[in-house]
Amino acid sequence: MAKDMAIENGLSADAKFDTRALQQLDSAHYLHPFTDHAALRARGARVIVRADGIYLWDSDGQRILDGMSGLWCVNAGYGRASIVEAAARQMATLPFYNSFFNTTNVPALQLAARLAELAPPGFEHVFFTSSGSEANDTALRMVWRYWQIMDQPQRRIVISRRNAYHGSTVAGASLGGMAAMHVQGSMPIPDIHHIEQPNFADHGRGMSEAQFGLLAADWLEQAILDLGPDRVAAFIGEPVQGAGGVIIPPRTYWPQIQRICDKYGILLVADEVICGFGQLGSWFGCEQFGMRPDLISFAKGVTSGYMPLGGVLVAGRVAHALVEQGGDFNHGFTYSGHPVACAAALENLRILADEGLVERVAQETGPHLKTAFASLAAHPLVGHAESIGMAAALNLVRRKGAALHDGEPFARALGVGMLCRQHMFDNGVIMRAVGDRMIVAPPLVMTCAQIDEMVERIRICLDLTLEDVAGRGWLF
Ligand code: PXG
Repeated sequence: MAKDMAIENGLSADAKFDTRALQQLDSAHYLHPFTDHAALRARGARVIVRADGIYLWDSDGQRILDGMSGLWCVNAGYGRASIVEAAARQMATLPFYNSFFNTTNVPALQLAARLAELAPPGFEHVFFTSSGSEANDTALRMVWRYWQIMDQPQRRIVISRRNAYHGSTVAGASLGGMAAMHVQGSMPIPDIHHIEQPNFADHGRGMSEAQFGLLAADWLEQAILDLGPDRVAAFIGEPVQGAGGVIIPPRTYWPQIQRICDKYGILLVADEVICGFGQLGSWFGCEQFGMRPDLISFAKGVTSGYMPLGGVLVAGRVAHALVEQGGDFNHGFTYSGHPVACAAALENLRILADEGLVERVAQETGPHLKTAFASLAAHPLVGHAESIGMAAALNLVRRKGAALHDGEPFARALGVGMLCRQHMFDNGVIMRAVGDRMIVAPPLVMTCAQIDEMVERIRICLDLTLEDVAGRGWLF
């Protein structure tokens, strides 16, 4: 980006912050998501003060390359003045009005129409929420309502996968397959059933990826038969599991899942909260995997994180039932179709389209990231590396193996992934650690030269992590 908006708007590049005071205030009052607050208090939170392009700056003036796009969302990159202007214009014109009681607003209806253009064929309708969790709550409500309208109210069971992430509301966390979330409440709620995830590295030893994809899909059929086909309402899945560790399923998996859903008349929900809006090199991830979902939940990249917004795209028979047959659908949020969030989304989608960012990921930067990550697989600490579009992962191993997906893992309790993440952060690059799997999902604006810069920093930090774990005697 040519100019740095934060600086232009009066934040001096060398503005001084009292980091210690900010940290103390933070730990005195601010409860963070998914955080051990006693541990955070001892360490002090890193205070992020501004951002531009693919970089963040903290309160000590350190520049950090953001390999995680905020949290899988700043697809168009930081510092987009036109999104800020679109939101400010809308705020000045109509900051809020609700969409209940026979009213609408211009950005919301325009965004609904634009999303219908961008979505796969058959998706003509969209319901807006403010987050991905609310989107999945909405999808669940729609699935249940659909089967009521179809006079099959006994179809209530939704099948999901272990290690899936579908959000942190009660329904989102229940649909998700994160055991650590379930144990902290009475979750999953009734009528949600989990099958194993299609993780070739964990479950596919001794077979080809293609064979494993079919096997993993057949776990769905087995579950349907065990639970009773007339009781199963839907299957939900992320085309590529994001928070679970960028788990890329074998190419045979989704077409087989689709066949099974069709065979039993079960709805398919694609959770595109991470995969949507270009991260995988297509507008929606399902397009690449032979999925024909009935519902698509989305959030994050729809606004590049500039405003909170999510929603559910609705196709075919579900749209027909909800729109033409069902009467009132008693569901909605104050902020459904929030005009400022929708205005920001419209401008963000214009940027992604006009700058050809999705195609660029497919044709140029995605393949470049793949090659660059493949080169990291030679590192002594790396078992294997894989990527799709602008999402990539590598796993840290104690001893390398000869074959792909081979290598001896570290004991989980050592927390080598977290150690590695800390070296990355301290050296100005953000990677996400999922156990000992290290992940990036960079902004789609990242250039090939910037990918090289990121991967070089990662390589240096892998060296530092290797020294660190060797020093602790964890290698052999
Ligand atoms: N579905 C998917 C696939 C997600 O990745 C949600 C739903 C929920 O969205 P909201 O907007 O309610 O957070 C998500 C969110 C991580 C991480 O550590 C990932 C998410 C959220 C927080 C942390 O990778 N994804």
